[in-house]
This record gives sequence, C-alpha cells and structure tokens, in this order.
Amino acid sequence: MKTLIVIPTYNERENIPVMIDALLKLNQDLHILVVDDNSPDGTGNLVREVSLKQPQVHLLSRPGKQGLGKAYVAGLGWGLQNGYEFLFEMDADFSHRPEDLLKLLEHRGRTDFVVGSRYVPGGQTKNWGLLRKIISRGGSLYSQIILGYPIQDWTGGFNGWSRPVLERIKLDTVKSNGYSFQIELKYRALKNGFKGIEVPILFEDRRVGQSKMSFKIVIEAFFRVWKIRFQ
Ligand SMILES: Nc1nc2c(ncn2[C@@H]2O[C@H](COP(=O)(O)OP(=O)(O)O)[C@@H](O)[C@H]2O)c(=O)[nH]1
Ligand SMILES: [Mg+2]
Repeated sequence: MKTLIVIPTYNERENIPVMIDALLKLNQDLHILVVDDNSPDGTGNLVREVSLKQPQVHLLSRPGKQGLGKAYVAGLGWGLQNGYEFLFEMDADFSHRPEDLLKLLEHRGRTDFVVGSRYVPGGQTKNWGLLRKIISRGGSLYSQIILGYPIQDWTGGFNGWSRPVLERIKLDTVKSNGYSFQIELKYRALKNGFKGIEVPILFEDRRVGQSKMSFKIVIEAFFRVWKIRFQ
C-alpha cells in the first residue's frame, strides 16, 4: 500500500535528518514528505539535499510560517495528488517515535484511520510539566464532551488516514490551524461515518530545538471546538 509520512517542519535542522534516517531504517517502503515553511535555520535546504540522494524523500517548500494546519493541508493534498493510499502525520522532533509508527502501520488496510493515542491503556506522556498535562488531557476531555465521539486523544498529531477519508473531508475547507486542526480532522472523519482505531503511543517531549506551541494555539482550540461542532 503506497504510504506517505508527512512531516511539517519549522527550524528542525537538528532533528529532521536523524528522523528521516530513522524512518528509512524501518524498511517499510515508506515515502516521506517534509513540508517546510522556509525555516530560517535552513531545514529546507538540508532536506532538499537529502531528497536528491533519496528518491523516497520529498520536500514541499512554502514561502513563510503559516502554521501547522496549513502545512498539513498542503502536505496531505500533495500526497493525494501523487497517488498515496495511506497518509500519516508525524512531528519532526521525536515526540512521535519511529517505533510507534511501526504499530500504527499495522492498521493500514484494516481501518479508515488510525490515531496514535496517549490516552488509551498503554499510552503515555514523558517529560511533560503538570500544566501541559492538564491542558492536553483537559482539551481532549472537553472535545470529547462537546463533539460526542468516544475518541480519547483528540489533539494528538500522530495519525494515519486512508485516502478515501482525506478525499471526503475536503481538506482545503479545514480552517483550524493549531491543535484544533487535529480535532477537526478526527471529527469530520467520524461525522462522515469512517471508523478509526486508537493505538497507544509514548509521547516524549522534544530534546532538541524549540516548541512552537503557544497560548494562542490553546485558546484557538478552546473556541474552535464549538465551530467544528456546529459548522
Ligand atoms: N511547516 C510548519 N511546521 C510547523 C509549524 N509549527 C510547527 N511546525 C512543526 O510541527 C511539528 C510540531 O510542532 P512543535 O513545535 O513540536 O509543537 P509541540 O509538539 O506541540 O510542542 C514540528 O515538527 C514543528 O517543526 C509551522 O507553522 N509550519
Ligand atoms: Mg513537539
């Protein structure tokens, strides 16, 4: 099954070459698309060099920082245009572990979508402060109550989608950009009758580089859940 891993990057030059290596070493015949927003640290050029040597590695370069959701809309859209059948979202910073990707990959062809989940039995977060734990777990419970589907990890961004799901949910009409982007994709998939499965993952906070998470992103998600529900 033609599979693509979409990785958005902004200033990830220390992480992305190591991540690409780790993914290729899984030996799963994966293709990788890095969606870079013209990172000032040169992440894009680095990936371009790798892509010249490795035909499975692709770069989608965008002119400036436009947020995670927009990067994913562009990257997943590129994947559909290029004929991929199962498409994963994954961070560059090793918060999403290549060994967990192996577990998610097992569900290709068996489910419409697969969610890497910190909040099902066996799932975990590591190296997180109490505030971040409360915001994340609270955000998922809040989403679950308002949206009414029994997903445990709504905000997580380590997910795989079969082609029909992404075609049906009309990616280019998704307006959410931060954490709410992940919430909106899951809600639209479920609302359209697709079936998903949650697979436990260990989410470890990044060791290298800086988080682009901000208070604004949390607030956006808090209000957007209502728009997602009633649009
Ligand atoms: N292309 C692109 N990538 C982004 C943007 N914001 C974050 N990322 C990437 O998205 C992934 C998750 O972001 P991160 O800062 O680690 O968020 P956190 O895990 O919530 O702290 C990382 O690979 C980032 O480099 C953006 O505006 N554009
Ligand atoms: Mg991160």
